[in-house]
Amino acid sequence: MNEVAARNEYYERLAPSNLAPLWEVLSKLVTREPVTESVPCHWRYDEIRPLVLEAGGLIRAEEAERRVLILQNPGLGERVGATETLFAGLQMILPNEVAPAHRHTPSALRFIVEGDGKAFTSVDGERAYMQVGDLVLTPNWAWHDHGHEGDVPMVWLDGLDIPLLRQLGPVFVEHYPRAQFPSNRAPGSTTALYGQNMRPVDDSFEQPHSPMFHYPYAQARAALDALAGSTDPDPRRGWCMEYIDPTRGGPIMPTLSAFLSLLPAGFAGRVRQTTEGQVFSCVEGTGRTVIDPDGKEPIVFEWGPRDHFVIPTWVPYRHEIDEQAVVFNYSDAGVQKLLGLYREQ
Ligand code: 1HN
Repeated sequence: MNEVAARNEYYERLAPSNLAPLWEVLSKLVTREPVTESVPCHWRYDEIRPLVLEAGGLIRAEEAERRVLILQNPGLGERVGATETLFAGLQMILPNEVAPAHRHTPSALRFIVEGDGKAFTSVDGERAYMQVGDLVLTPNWAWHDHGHEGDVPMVWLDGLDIPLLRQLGPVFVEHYPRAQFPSNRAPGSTTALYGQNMRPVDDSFEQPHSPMFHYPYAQARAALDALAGSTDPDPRRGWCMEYIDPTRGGPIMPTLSAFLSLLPAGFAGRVRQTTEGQVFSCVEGTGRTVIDPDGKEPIVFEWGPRDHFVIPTWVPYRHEIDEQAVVFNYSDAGVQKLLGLYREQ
């Protein structure tokens, strides 16, 4: 028997004992640089909006529990996700609907894409009425439901850490016995306590996420203008600010980091390559994101307001801006930094 045949015969006898030879897979398992199955991906809002709205005629929010179209990365096959660690979806809620109260271990953020400010998310009994561009958090194990008191559909981007949690294991959900969690505080109560650069001296809040759960667009947008008035833009990210947990100064939640960037007209960004996987949601302006794979045709995403796109781990990309743009994005940068894994070049 030659060497190859002898090895294969040996491998066949290993398999029934649930054994396998590492040396046959080692170079695929530990690579010189990150390798991902998820691929860069772009969803144009004008193409998918009719499909998002159509769901409203096919299933009610109550029946769906959450009427969400998954932004599914085609590279991940049957695994639900926008990247290896991040879920992305577009949720739609119609006037007078309720998306019933539940809580789960996956952490979630919502970034409002379309609507009139009369729909709300209730987080542990406090409502956040949502305007376009607002960021709303529902951290690990917080009760949350959505309601709508206005007269036009509301659509938002849901970002969750579900793929990461499924790998780690601890995925749990609990349904509240009634559709809505009882209101127990006026809207704005949490911001009044934690959003003023102060906190109560005897504060007992010790969760590993931000106590704040509503980050209005008007404030974030004003902060970007102030930054633009005082510094030059970063050559890769433009004027970029991170939404923070005011009690720690770090990411809003351990597994999800969120950012808002202002990119000036004519900006020709340098190439950025980072280990974080990223989901982008465009708010204002137009531009393109160019991915130049080694020796292959460049991939170009021409985007405008309400478009979404994904840049997986270690994919080099750059932004070119036509009209001044504001772009939101979320990523797994925070959890990578906690683990000492984050790199960027
Ligand atoms: C969820 O609970 C929400 O609460 C949205 O709005 C999207 C995707 C997967 C699992 C749970 C929500 C979700 C989700």
